[in-house]
Amino acid sequence: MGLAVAQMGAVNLADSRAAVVRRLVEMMREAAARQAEFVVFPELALTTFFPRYWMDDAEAVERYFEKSMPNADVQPLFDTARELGIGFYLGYAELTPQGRQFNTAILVDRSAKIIGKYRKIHLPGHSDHKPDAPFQHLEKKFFEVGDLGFGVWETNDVKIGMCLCNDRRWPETYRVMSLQSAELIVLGYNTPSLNIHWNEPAHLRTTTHEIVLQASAYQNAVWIGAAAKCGFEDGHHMIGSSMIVAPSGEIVARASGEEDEVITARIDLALGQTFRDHVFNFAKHRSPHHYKLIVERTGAGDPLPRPDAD
Ligand code: CDT
Repeated sequence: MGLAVAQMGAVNLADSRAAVVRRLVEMMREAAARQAEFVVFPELALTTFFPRYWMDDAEAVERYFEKSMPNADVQPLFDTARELGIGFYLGYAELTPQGRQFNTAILVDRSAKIIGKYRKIHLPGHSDHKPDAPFQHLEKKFFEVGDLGFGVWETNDVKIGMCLCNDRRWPETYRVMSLQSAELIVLGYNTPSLNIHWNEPAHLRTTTHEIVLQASAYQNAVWIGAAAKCGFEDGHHMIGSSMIVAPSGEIVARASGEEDEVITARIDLALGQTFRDHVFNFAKHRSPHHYKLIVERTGAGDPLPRPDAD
């Protein structure tokens, strides 16, 4: 399969949706010209990473949320996908008809039909105003925890799962999808270079990003395509390092800068099957009865009583 990851440089407050969609269309055309059949775009790809700004929900909804998908601004992306016969993943802020707010990603097939939806489950940050912080991370204010679980959809003979940004740091994310036979997991991210919660050395932001993608691809025998929105958005820097990772844990393509950039790879789905047949043959080697705490506990608690050994 030809896979493309379309990294985006900054989307500033002054940038219109139409201008952003023109950038996405241009990258989709480049991906198709490079024989990609599917392209991964970032989280909240249509706007700046607005959870960094304190505002009330009404203002956020008015400025940053999509009330329908596709809508007139985004329609050119769907039209181009249909014209080129290319599928895509796109992250955006979703306002439902009932007025609920989610950080959402959609899976669109080669005929430009939305076949899957994911609503972000691991929401980082806070919901209160932190006036002393250099910026906010208000995902817990602007979004509800996703209510759709981690799904896997088959399109063009490939089983694809979706998640968003902070989800990539949690092993449960991948396992739930690999247990549904996902072959490829796609995700978009906006990762600020500064962590407002603790004094994290800047280089760790990229190091931990690489670690989780490489380990998770290997442990779950999946390909991963991860697309950043990065660079300086109105002075706020976010990491790049968009990448495609193989089930071997190897990075096979990586963005080199912090601008709009398309990376591509021909991904061999049989490679994932090789790992699933041997070291990660789940049916043969897993012992779910020993993993019960994973679904019984949210936070860490006391050690369990130990069974007696013979
Ligand atoms: N967008 C997103 O989920 N970003 C987080 C930043 C966490 S720091 C509050 C991430 O995991 O990259």
